Amino acid sequence: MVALAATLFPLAAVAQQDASLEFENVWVRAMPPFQPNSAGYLTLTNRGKAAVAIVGASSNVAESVELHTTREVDGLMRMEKLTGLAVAPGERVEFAPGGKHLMLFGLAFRLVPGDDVQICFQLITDEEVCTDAEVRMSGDTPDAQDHQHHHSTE
Ligand SMILES: [Cu+2]
Repeated sequence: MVALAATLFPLAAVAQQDASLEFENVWVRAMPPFQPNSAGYLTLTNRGKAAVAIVGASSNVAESVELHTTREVDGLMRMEKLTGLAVAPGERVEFAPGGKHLMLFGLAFRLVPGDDVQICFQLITDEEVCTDAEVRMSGDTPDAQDHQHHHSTE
């Protein structure tokens, strides 16, 4: 039965794996002119039955994208690069200002509110899953300046 299904639908298993990550509320921070970097946020949920291991990220508007987390060290909020992120079945991971986020380095152009950009995640299985992201103003999210400060010396 299983073998028959696999023969008839050889791509079904792959497609299912692709679909197992659900993205919500994906957005990238609008930046003033001449800012080289930005940050992205989203909520992702693993709807599949297997753990998903994210090993990298990319965007069509940035030279490179890193997964970061924010940790308090000696009373200061510091960003740390994550080399990967494992998401268990049913697990929901939030990327939000002040916590986990995507750092977009080397913006190709100025991000203006309302723009649509693309965020992709590379998985350990060599698959890539992409989602649209909306460019929004940061508003009540005060860590934008921290990002710029932190990365301006790199
Ligand atoms: Cu960061």
